[in-house]
Amino acid sequence: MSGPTAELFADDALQQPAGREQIGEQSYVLRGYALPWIERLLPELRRVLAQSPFRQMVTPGGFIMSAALSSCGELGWTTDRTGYRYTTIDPNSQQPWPALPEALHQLAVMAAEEAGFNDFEPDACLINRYVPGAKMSLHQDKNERHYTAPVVSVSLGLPAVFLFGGHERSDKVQKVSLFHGDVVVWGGVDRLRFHGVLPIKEGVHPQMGPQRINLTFRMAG
Ligand code: MD3
Ligand code: FE
Repeated sequence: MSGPTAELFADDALQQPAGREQIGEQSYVLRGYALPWIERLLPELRRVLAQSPFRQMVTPGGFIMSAALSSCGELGWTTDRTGYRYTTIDPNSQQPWPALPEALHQLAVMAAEEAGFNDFEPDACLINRYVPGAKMSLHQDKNERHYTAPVVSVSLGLPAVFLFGGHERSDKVQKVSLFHGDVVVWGGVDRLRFHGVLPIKEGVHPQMGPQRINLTFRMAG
């Protein structure tokens, strides 16, 4: 190969498999990776949410989060005035969190492998629901016991602008648009980077309606 084409392929970023964008040293967006799974995933999600419905939580600082949350898997994430933590019991239902459905688990494990993380065994899946205007302020995820495992996220519904910062709150942030069916894997050196989501724009998604749902799979325990 010679000429402009050779120049084009000399760039490492262009040698990723189709649809895989590197956004950090050990972070990848897998564009549309969840699309073939949607038909299996949505009924599972509906069953989970019937058991543990979305609820708005209060942060230790006394603010009501604009995103509504639920969880499935052995551990679920909650916050109240006393702090952030993972629990085995849903504080609303007083029952264990719904089990992590099989297709969701399989999707997360396969996506992690796609990004080079081979022993991903998620025990927690947080489910965030954003209506237009809802956001998530810059934060770090530090409640998990081990930071060696990656986090896998699946975006559904309305698009979002994901903010990817550095290791200090004041570091410059990179903006990454995330669409229905996109999967992102964050791991290794990127695991403790600050991140957030800009307010969701008004809109109606043909399959999901006027909302964005984000699933994040973690090894929390
Ligand atoms: C990057 N959720 O639930 S995706 C969260 O879209 C959260 O709902 C956002 O931040 C959302 O905590 C962003 C997930 C995400 C999760 C953990 C990360 C991105 C991350 C840890 C390190 C770097
Ligand atoms: Fe987070």
